[in-house]
Amino acid sequence: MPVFFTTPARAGLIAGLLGLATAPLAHAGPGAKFPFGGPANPAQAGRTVTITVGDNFYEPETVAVKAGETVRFVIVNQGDLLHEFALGRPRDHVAHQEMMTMMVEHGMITATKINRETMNMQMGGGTHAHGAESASVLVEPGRQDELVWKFTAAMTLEFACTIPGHYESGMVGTFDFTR
Ligand SMILES: [Cu+2]
Repeated sequence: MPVFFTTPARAGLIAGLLGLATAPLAHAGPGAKFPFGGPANPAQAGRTVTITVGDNFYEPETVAVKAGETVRFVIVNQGDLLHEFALGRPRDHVAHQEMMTMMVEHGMITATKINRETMNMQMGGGTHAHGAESASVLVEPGRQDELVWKFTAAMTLEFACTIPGHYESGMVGTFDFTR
């Protein structure tokens, strides 16, 4: 079985993507796994923000949040393509794009679908147990999924789709900590 995920960080990112697409958030611990926060239990969320996704945009494009708050994001994909809702600083998205390109090259995702079987094979199986620790969720067309996030500190933070071509065509929004 080919093992092409050479670094633990990269394998972790992939595992996260895989898991969030398939696993519930039941095991999500307290936040702060990332410099910009961490996944949280839905029960801790003070409010729900619905993000509508199309080809290739988000509505709304700006979400006001506060450091310390936990928000439940419901991502509704009304487009015809597979899209992602990934939290990160601009440099995180750049790194994430590289990985996403590799996932496309290896058939783990297509333009419209998550190929869970291929993903499981490539990852050696069993890795999706860590899914709740990811900062990203992939949503197939016509479906919805959610991500519950605890924001730890104010910073330049974006939500973005790092599927090849999407970020470049404007699939990026901002979290506004100033309001
Ligand atoms: Cu997209």
